[in-house]
Amino acid sequence: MFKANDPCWCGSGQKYKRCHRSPEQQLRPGALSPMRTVPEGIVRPDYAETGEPIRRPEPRIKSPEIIERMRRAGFAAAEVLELGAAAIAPGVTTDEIDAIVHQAYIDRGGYPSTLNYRGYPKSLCTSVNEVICHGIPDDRPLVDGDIVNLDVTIFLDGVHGDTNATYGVGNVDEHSKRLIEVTRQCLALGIAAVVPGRPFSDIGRAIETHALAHKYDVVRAFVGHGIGEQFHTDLQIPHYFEPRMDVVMETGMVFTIEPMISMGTGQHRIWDDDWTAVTADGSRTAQFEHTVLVTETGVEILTQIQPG
Ligand code: EYL
Ligand code: CO
Ligand code: CO
Repeated sequence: MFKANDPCWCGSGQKYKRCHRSPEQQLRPGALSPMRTVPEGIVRPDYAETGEPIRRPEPRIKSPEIIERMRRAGFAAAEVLELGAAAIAPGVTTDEIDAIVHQAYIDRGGYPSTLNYRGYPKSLCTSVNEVICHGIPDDRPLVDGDIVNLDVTIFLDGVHGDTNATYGVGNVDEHSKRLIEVTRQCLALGIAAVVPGRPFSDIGRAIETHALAHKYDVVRAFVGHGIGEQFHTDLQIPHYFEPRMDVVMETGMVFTIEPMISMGTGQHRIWDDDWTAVTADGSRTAQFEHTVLVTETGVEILTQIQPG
């Protein structure tokens, strides 16, 4: 956390107490386009019609057959994220990026996992500036200097692949660039802590230590999760040190690591849309996410565009 007399992250030279930016600089909810449709031939997850996922027991240790399917879903998610990212530019609305990503899932034979998940209305999460996560694509054009996270999840061949990354829009200030790079490092350090036989708490400790060393705060309200035939299983992976997380990583487990790191406070508020999570003080956050598999020797990143 910043101390009261530290200079504000925004580069204004003012002291850091609370966000002093004017209301017109803060993000506000925009207008949503109608819900996008998915062709009949695409296999849907159980919640696609009702909005409510059915909790089913799912082995924490995946079979080789499921792992092979998760490699394909993970690769497809990585490709879709790359396509969405290529569309980021000043003047482009987050809804336009949603449309591109929506078509990219369908082109790969997949369903947009977030679409109607607990009633979520879009195929992508777009989280701009002080939005921590679950931002809903709308008619707001991206502005030069924004930072935006794209969170892509595809349901392909009966399994989900979940990945996200944060990008600068046009010319971004040095503070925001550093936040993005440190957050990318937090994910890399979290992934490096994935070792069979070690407790899950190692992951959060590695992430939190790095964030605090840079005077950033970890958002504690949202955690990584087990993933497979269900978007979210009961397995939770905090991005801070939680010594009670004594569950041990085992070869064949698949889960996400998705740290959200704040320049200011890690405390959050939820907008009246019941989805958009913003920092309590208006400070910017960044996030990166991969779906990973515990292997005999360490870790395999499933949501990566691998050579070959
Ligand atoms: C559902 C439940 C409050 C998650 C992701 C959990 C959200 C807010 C209660 C995407 C969409 C995680 O894992 C995710 N992104 O990487 N909804 C999600 N929820 C939820
Ligand atoms: Co995600
Ligand atoms: Co996730």
